[in-house]
Amino acid sequence: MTIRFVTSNEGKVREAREYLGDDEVEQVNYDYLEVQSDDLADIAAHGAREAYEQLDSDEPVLVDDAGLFVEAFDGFPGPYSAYVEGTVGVERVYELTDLQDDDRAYFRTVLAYYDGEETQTFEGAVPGRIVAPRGDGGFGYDPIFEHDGKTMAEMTTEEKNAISHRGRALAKFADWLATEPAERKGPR
Ligand code: ITT
Repeated sequence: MTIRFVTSNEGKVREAREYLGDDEVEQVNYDYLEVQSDDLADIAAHGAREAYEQLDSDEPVLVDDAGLFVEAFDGFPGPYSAYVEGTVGVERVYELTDLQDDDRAYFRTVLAYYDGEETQTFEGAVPGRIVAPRGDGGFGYDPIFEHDGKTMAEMTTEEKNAISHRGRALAKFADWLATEPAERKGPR
């Protein structure tokens, strides 16, 4: 079964393909409306349903809504991470965090899967520290997000998936997909 991954972000697609297999993931560029919410699960679930309704086919869709939560800023930019990356930029997020006493942060993502009947969400999070940019890999905030001594931009896609928010969410999603449809109930 091919999953339509609704995203404009090539980095997310690379990580999903590395986890689920190249042939399993088809990238679909559809710009769903991001509802205003401080809950990533809400944003992802609405996006998945809207994309499914608008795309003219009954293949299931997957949406990924992610954010960087900086402890010193009570979780900001969180759901506004894409806007902040596009305006002030990731280097400035580092500079602002560097002025604080606390450099702790976490990344969180929620995958929402919708097949026309039920919405399922899978979340993953990873703790880290905000550091001066290092590394050429990854995308987005990866150069300033350090976990276990390495920034996510210093990791291969496989290494990043092994520890990352998205890797954790993809693992839950893959486990769920592998179960029989009748057994796919219950909390995750
Ligand atoms: P789509 O909505 O089209 O999927 P996007 O990049 O706008 O793409 P998000 O709103 O989920 O997706 O992304 C929030 C921000 O966090 C955005 O600036 C991303 O570049 C960044 N981001 C998401 N996942 C990341 C990761 O694994 N590592 C570093 N930055 C990430």
